[in-house]
Amino acid sequence: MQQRYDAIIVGAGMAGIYAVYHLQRLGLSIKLFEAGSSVGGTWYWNRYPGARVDIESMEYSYAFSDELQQEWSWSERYAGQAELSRYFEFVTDRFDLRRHMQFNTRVSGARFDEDAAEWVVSTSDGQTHRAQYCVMTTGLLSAPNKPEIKGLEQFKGEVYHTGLWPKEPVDFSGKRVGVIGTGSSAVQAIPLIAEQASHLTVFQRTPAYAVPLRNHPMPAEYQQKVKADYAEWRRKERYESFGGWVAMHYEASGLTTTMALDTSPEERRALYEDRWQNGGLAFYNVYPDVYVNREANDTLAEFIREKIRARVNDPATAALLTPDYPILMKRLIADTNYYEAYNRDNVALVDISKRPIETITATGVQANGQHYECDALVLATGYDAMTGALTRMHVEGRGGRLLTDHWAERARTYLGLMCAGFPNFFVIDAAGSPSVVFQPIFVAEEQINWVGDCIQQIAGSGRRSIEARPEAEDAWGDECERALQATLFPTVNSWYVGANIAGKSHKGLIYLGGMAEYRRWFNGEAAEGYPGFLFDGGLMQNAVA
Ligand code: NA7
Repeated sequence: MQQRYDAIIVGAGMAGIYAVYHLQRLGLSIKLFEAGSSVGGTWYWNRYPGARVDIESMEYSYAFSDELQQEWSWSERYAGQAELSRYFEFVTDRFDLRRHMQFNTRVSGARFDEDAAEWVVSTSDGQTHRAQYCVMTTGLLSAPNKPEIKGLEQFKGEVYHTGLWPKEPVDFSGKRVGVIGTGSSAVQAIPLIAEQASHLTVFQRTPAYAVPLRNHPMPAEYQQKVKADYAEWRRKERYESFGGWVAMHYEASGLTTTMALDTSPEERRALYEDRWQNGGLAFYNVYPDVYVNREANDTLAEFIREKIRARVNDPATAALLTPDYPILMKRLIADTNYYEAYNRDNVALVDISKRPIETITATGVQANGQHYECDALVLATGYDAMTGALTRMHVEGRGGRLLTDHWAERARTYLGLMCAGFPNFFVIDAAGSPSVVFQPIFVAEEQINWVGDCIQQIAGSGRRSIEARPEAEDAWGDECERALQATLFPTVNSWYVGANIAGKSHKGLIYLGGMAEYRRWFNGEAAEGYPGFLFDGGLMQNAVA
């Protein structure tokens, strides 16, 4: 029998868990579908060796409940995958949310039934379900990018993707392993695989900028100090730190507002050295002109290049590992012993920047005219970020319009929240939002609160649906583009601009105007009666009753 709910939520990651918590408290009947066997999303799927968050644990966590903040304790400065997974399990059970969730069930499609003003959601168990609202908490980095490398299917050994890692531990002891990719996932996994494998060959298309994470056990007194005044920490994290990423660092160093090019080389070096000693993403708290001016950017890039060269013994390998493009325009990577792994006798780096891998054979990888024997391959090749999780589903809006067509030339959204012609279909932490340059749990909490208010507004006014106005979508797309083009981001091939997926448009994927400006837009919409949205397909006036 077809079940009907007020809202269907898709994906039990950090955003989906909070969506269940919040929407059920508003009295809605809800159902969440999740492809995995439990909660956690990113931290459920990414079980590869070394998987760890690069935002401090005390910051990378929910802020919606002080009881929760007080009850939970982190064991490390940066939590590892297993601890993060336990945290999301804990939150789910702490608030009794599991009863709204159905696991091992992948949503394959959603179609808007215009007559009923309801979504018909299809799931992998062959069932269909109806709901007035769909809340798509499907994740930013959750659709693995399996590269189209010739011959991959004929490889006889084991093949793993970092984002689809098996639950059972993988033992590489005595094996020759090939890792393809050198992004964050590879950089975390390589030092640990190197310790186990008999030999490791890393195939690198683009060298990464990586800086030390400097993880350590969580000092008890530090945890107590934050907990004693968590609300104030959260306020700072939310409103006073770039990206909500490094509030703890800002506390110590303050926000950098002077320009790199107005600063003496000695002073600049001292500031960069401070970030280096702090570790991790503190490097995002640098001179603002680093983001927009190549010469300014080079002052930081060169500082990191020097550090890379100093960490690698063999100069030829060091040269290959040293990037020449602007720094921070790909996500900065925080590493633990990454470069040192190349100083081991059993690790080799193969440069595939000039010529891609020719083919994968039954027994290894053919590249640069050479064959590299491998017993196992690790694809650390990233994700179809921001849009992939949704475009891989069959999503059909008003008039049979497909989301894939709607997003073909630009990821068209208004505020990264809704699309024109897709009524009551909310996307969370998705394209067109600042989520990838802010603390994504915070963005999700704020977006879901907005969605809850919006649903209540609709319910209280006798309307049935809300969707973005096409002209609001256009304006938001232009706003995203304007903010993007003001920076150096478009000059570097990264998943931020869709460059890792052949044929993907860079437009509308990321909003770089800042969280404060983003809040101003979406709070303004709610306060002014949603002028950028249409109710009931435009049949009713938008003025708030
Ligand atoms: P990333 O950062 O997208 O890294 C993927 C890596 O795989 C990157 O080095 C790519 O090279 C490489 N890649 C992708 N396709 C290929 C092919 N076909 N051949 C060779 N190499 C390839 O993904 P991660 O999982 O590491 O990290 C994702 C995010 O998670 C990260 O940014 C953090 O925010 C957390 P490229 O650079 O495209 O030349």
